[in-house]
Amino acid sequence: MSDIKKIRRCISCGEVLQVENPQEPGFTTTQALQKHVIVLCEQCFAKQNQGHDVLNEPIFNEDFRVILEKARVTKSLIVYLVDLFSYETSFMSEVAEAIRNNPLIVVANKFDILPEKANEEKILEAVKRRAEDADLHPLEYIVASSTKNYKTEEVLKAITKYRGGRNVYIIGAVGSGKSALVNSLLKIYKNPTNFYISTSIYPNTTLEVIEIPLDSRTAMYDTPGLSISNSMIGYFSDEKEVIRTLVPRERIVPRQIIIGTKEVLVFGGVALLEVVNGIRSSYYCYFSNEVKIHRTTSDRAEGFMKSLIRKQQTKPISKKITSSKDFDLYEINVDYGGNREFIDISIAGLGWISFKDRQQTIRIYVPKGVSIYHGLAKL
Ligand SMILES: Nc1nc2c(ncn2[C@@H]2O[C@H](COP(=O)(O)OP(=O)(O)OP(=O)(O)O)[C@@H](O)[C@H]2O)c(=O)[nH]1
Ligand SMILES: [Mg+2]
Repeated sequence: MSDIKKIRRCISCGEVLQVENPQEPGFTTTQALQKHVIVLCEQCFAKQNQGHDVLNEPIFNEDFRVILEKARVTKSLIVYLVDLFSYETSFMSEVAEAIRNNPLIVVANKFDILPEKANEEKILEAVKRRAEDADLHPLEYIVASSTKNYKTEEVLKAITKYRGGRNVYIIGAVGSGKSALVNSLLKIYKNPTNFYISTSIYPNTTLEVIEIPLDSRTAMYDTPGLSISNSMIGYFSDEKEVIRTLVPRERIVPRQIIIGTKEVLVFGGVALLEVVNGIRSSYYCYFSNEVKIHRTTSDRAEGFMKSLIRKQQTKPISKKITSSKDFDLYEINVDYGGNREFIDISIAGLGWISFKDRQQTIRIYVPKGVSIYHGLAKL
């Protein structure tokens, strides 16, 4: 009689899982093997769960260091643009370090895509908390919308107030709306040249520094975006259809789904949220309205997602994701005091999921290298 046994591997590094020797690759505990269908070896688990919340900081481009060095020696004003859709995961410690001595304004852009109920004060508080975490200390924060010209006059006023006759550098992640902001400012200036800068939903639109003279001596500089290699937008940058689905172009309508222990939310073919343990409660998803959301159970999740992809029954679908082997896996033990505060789990480039803290254990599956972040709810 022959006997067929399934060999289990670490979901991240692919090593065969073993419980005998902690010094050897693939080590895990018997308990983890019994409790979970999908398991990370102890080494990968430690790597993915160590340190701060923002994992996989994006790569800091050396050319950008040269731009920031110019801004530093000329004591220029920095306008740091953050995309309200993904600001938590778009800060870089090297940038904070490089602009430490420059006057700084933080503009939280794309306010128009947040749901109706979004409270500007509360958003401002959340952005402040995150910026301070990243060691940024701006003179002013402004919540704005470049394409709707919301508060762009205030941005211009703040620039005039703080630049002190010096240059201005507009910096921020790829796609945060830097060029759109500059165009909006040009309109207020009654720009006589009719020159506007190209903008687009696809990453890396501006590839060189663009100089816009402010007077005979000084200029405003629109810069290429900071890397978003840790975001889905970076990960799927060569798949236009995926980007078109992920980037919200209209106001987000939150979607509420109730799930409990051993249930899974499937987000298109690009991410999963699994409640490993937790009483049934509402999960509110803030994604582009085009992203499809499905519900299934833990034991069926893998087959269910594969079938959605094979039958093209979901959106977005990427050529790069065919099974859970293409994901990084994170486990979050939610415990913000258990007093049922709303908390957010953000997935860079996809959006965020908001729910009440009921001391759940949650697993998030995202394309390899994509950052997640969790903290108190921003809305
Ligand atoms: N809804 C909304 N979309 C915006 C806003 N600002 C910019 N966008 C859109 O976001 C996309 C990116 O804008 P860009 O101005 O090209 O962004 P960028 O920061 O210059 O991008 P790179 O040059 O690639 O670094 C475009 O499709 C813009 O129309 C905004 O306030 N609201
Ligand atoms: Mg640009």
